[in-house]
Amino acid sequence: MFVDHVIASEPAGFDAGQWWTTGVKPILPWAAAGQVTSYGEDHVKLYVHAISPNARRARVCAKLCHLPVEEVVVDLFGGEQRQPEFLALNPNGKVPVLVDGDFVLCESNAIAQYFALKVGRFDLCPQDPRLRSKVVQWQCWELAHFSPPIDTLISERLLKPSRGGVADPAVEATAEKEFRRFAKVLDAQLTEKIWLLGETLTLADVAVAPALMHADAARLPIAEFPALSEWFARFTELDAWRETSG
Ligand SMILES: N[C@@H](CCC(=O)N[C@@H](CS)C(=O)NCC(=O)O)C(=O)O
Repeated sequence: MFVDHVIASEPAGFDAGQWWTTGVKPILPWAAAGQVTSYGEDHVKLYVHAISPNARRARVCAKLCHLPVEEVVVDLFGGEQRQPEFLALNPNGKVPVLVDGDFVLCESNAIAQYFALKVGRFDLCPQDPRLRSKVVQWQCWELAHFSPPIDTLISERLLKPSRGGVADPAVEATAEKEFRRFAKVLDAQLTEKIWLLGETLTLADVAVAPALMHADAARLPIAEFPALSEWFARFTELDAWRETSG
């Protein structure tokens, strides 16, 4: 158990009663998580790749939660994600994957939520039903609307050329149109807001911002959206973002 490796017990001001009234009990209070001194034998492993925006989402969240996660790099270009050992963890053959003891989890937004709940970061993952549902709304929005055109542009403009191919202008045009459609929605939501849901950084921001990780290289037209651009710049100033840049 992680908690075996914690020096301090509960952080000052930690309200144990809150866990039970809401039915959510953090396994490791987050203020104590930063004081974990060693991984222990059953430490959390996160299977990642440096260029993956989805892996970055999980990595950023681990940092925000001060969880000492061991990152295991999966050689996506060498096809390691299609090897039986990896498929046994995630039959989809994709990173990120989390392994915490006998608990295995894929899907970056689910992993981010697990980290936040594990350490009791209820600011990131609110307990209030309306706020929590808004977080989930943006997580779904990222998966359904925002990331697909971005992934297409990354594929056309970065991955294809890296393999000696050439981007298809028609595919690029369709993806850019779709990107602008949803970037407009995001921009409107962020007008006069610091974070997606207001004053507090939440998993809604953690869901959406990492999708823009390759904005410059993939020439995503984010400059056309001022509130979006400012918010993304703010997100990239977070220590958790900087510390996961490589
Ligand atoms: N919805 C998944 C997407 C995961 C995903 O697409 N991962 C990509 C890297 S960004 C991957 O592992 N691709 C390898 C492959 O498809 O072979 C998540 O959020 O975790």
